[in-house]
Amino acid sequence: MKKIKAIKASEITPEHLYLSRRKFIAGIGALAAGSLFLNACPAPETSGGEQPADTLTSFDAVTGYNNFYEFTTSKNGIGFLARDLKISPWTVEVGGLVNKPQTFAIEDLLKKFPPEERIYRMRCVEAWSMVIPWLGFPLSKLLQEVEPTAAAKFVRFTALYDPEQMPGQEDRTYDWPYIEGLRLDEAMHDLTLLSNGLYGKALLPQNGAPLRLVAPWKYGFKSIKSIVRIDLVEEMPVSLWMAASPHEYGFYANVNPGVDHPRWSQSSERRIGEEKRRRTLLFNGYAEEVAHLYAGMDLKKNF
Ligand SMILES: Nc1nc2c(c(=O)[nH]1)N[C@H]1C(S)=C(S)[C@@H](COP(=O)(O)O)O[C@H]1N2
Ligand SMILES: [Mo]
Repeated sequence: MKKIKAIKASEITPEHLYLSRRKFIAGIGALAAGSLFLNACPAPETSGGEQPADTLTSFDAVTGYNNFYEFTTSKNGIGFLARDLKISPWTVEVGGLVNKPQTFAIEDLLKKFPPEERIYRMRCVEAWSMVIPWLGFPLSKLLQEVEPTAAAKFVRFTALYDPEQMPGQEDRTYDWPYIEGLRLDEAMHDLTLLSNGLYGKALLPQNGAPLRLVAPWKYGFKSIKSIVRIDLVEEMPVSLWMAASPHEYGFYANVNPGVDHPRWSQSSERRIGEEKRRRTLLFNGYAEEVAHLYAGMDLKKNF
């Protein structure tokens, strides 16, 4: 895996220093190549009760408590199961309704679009959450490069299918490969990242190495790991989760405390590393940035 050049300092900073230097930032903004993005990650609203400030979730928790069903449905020990995932060479094919379809070697992609740091909240549909300092670049840059045609309305992402490396894919409960999708305007939004790292280091396999999506206002399952293909398409893609359980997992999957999962409430969440539950925020706290994308839409119907 290539070293990240844009943020050398954090690569050599031990975690405890990294944390003490940066922990105050999560609540007020994302850090991008040393400068604050004051609008990218607003402080949580406090109406109707106290909402403590966000702090970074520990590196150990971010890399030790995961969802990656290609390996196992368990959340622990994925790092061990995935330790030998072959992430080099790795290519990402970008095609479909574009003028310039291209296949990128991962190292060329990262040279072309140098990663920056963004601290985002991550809210799993299972009602646990983290705050993660990602490295990545806006997906919009890659999409502009391949030039979507006027017919392109959605983006479909495909993860690696390789049952020899991914034992969970022997489980036929799910229709592999893992597929996810975004509407084109969601995909072009500046918050939407293709991530290649976290905590200033290259992504570990359990977090979706070498390249995964991060769409922080949506439930975590939208943030597909270990991407091998990106297609611009006309029809709304059917994700693995929509196919598995359509009444529970919709296409939009926007974080919304007012729309419960059929089997549990979404009004609060367990922040990993904290004792008390937190209130869940509409669009995971990113309403100011993304609410306009859904103006006039019924968020209960389009869950
Ligand atoms: N390919 C793939 N991507 C995936 C998943 C998966 O099982 N396979 N799980 C999703 C879910 S449910 C969540 S909550 C996040 C978890 O990301 P993390 O383990 O890096 O925190 O990854 C998402 N991306
Ligand atoms: Mo999740």
